Amino acid sequence: MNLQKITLNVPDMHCPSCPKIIQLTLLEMNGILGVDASLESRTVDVEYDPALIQPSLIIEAIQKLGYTPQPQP
Ligand SMILES: [Cu+2]
Repeated sequence: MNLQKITLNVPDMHCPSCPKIIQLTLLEMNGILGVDASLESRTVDVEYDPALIQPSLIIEAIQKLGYTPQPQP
C-alpha cells in the first residue's frame, strides 16, 4: 500500500468542533487512514491510499460540511 499525504488549509474552522467534525467525517471515508485537523493552524492533514480515494473527493467532503478547503501549495 502506497500512502499519500495532503495538507489542506481550512481557514474557516472557527471553534473546537470544526476540526472534530471534519476529522470524524473524513475517517468514515474508504481509503482515508489518518486525519490530523488543527484549529490553531487551520489545517487538515490527511493520509490516504490513492488507489482508493482522490484528493478531490476529500476536498468535496469538507466543502459539503460548509468549509472552504484549499490544498497547500
Ligand atoms: Cu466550529
